[in-house]
Amino acid sequence: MVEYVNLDGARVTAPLRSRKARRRALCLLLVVLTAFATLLSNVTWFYLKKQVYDYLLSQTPTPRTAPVHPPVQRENATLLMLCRNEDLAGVLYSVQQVEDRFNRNYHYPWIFFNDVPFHEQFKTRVTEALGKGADVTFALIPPEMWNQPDWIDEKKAKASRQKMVADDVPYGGSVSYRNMCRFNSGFFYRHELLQDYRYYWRVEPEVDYLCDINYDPFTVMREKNKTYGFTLSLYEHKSTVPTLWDAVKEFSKLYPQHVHPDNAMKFLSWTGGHTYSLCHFWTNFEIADLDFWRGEAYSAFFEFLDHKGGFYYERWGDAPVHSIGAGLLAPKDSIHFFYDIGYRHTNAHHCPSGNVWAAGRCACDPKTSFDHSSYSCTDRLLGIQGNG
Ligand SMILES: Nc1nc2c(ncn2[C@@H]2O[C@H](COP(=O)(O)OP(=O)(O)OP(=O)(O)O)[C@@H](O)[C@H]2O)c(=O)[nH]1
Ligand SMILES: *[C@@H]1O[C@H](CO)[C@@H](O)[C@H](O)[C@H]1NC(C)=O
Ligand SMILES: *[C@@H]1O[C@H](CO)[C@@H](O)[C@H](O)[C@H]1NC(C)=O
Ligand SMILES: [Mg+2]
Repeated sequence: MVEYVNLDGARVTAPLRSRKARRRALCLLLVVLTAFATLLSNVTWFYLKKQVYDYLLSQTPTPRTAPVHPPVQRENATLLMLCRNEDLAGVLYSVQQVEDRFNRNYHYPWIFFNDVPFHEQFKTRVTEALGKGADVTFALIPPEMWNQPDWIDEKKAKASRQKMVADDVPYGGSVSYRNMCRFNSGFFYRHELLQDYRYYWRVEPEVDYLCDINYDPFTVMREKNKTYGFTLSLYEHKSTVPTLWDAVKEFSKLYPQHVHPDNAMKFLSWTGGHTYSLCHFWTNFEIADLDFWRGEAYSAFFEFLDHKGGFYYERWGDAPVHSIGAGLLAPKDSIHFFYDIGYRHTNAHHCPSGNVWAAGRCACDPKTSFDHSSYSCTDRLLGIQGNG
């Protein structure tokens, strides 16, 4: 309590109002002090942070450039990926795997496809990840190669989508997934950017390349006259392709000249062609011959299937379509199992063992390789192939 002397010389205590005012002033001072302290600490912190960033920046090397190598004989081939802007993180993940495990020594070009334009940020990030000097193209798919065609009966297609949703079929309700499957089945190889190439390697976002690839798979394709290369094979969901095999049988009857006499029918059917085994190569990894897809036999095959409407009335995938196409229209020995390429997509991986595992510095367990699973079809193919 504060006392003071009044005009009469009497000692009086400060009136309540004045004490309140002092207290208020004190509070105000405190607030001002706190604000000042906060400001000071922020400024200091900002300054320190700037120092740290400046230091880190000064330590950061200039952006990575694609290393210059002694000229390797490159094949007539490209890497390609279909993806969406939203896939950026997964795209970078896969690109780095392919670059580190293989392409840093070969510098094959990359082509990215999208049904809508890629964002600037997407292009910048991917280009930076590849390094200066990389050959990269961002391509737009023309709408007529992507959209559901007008002659599809949308009422019928919609009813089928609703039924598939009710039946819990994966991607059963999605139109864009169907567009993607149809594009991958019959259009990508006709895109103008691929006309100049013979072979392609398909990559998807968020996959793993588990081993070093110390040779050029494209050279294997060319030298051994291979049509189609894969790493994983499995059984298709029957509910996505109920009438696909009927269409295939009809095609074979109408166009016997396109069916290869030495085909892999025994992989596709275990009933002498009567029913489909559901075996297919997983197309998210694919190294194949574009000229085969563009050839007379497969072109006729795709047109025939397309006009059945099964890409929309059912949910035919590009995997069974490619697999049946290659299995029926090409020689069985022109299908190549890339045993030494360790690869994972979602929850299945192919992992080589023994010397191949060691030579590839593989980051996977051969024991859990999908090849040993009862859901793998790979042994079925190897069982019918020669040693070529
Ligand atoms: N641009 C574009 N790309 C798509 C679209 N739908 C799928 N894709 C791409 O097509 C490829 C296959 O699509 P996914 O959704 O991975 O289909 P999936 O591999 O059958 O299924 P998951 O097991 O879920 O991976 C991927 O490279 C996708 O990025 C689309 O609508 N637009
Ligand atoms: C690459 O392959 C395509 C398709 O077969 C062909 O048209 C083109 O001439 C080839 N280019 C070279 C350089 O051989
Ligand atoms: C390569 O394979 C195709 C069929 O896939 C065949 O027509 C052609 O004769 C083969 N070429 C050689 C050189 O073996
Ligand atoms: Mg995928």
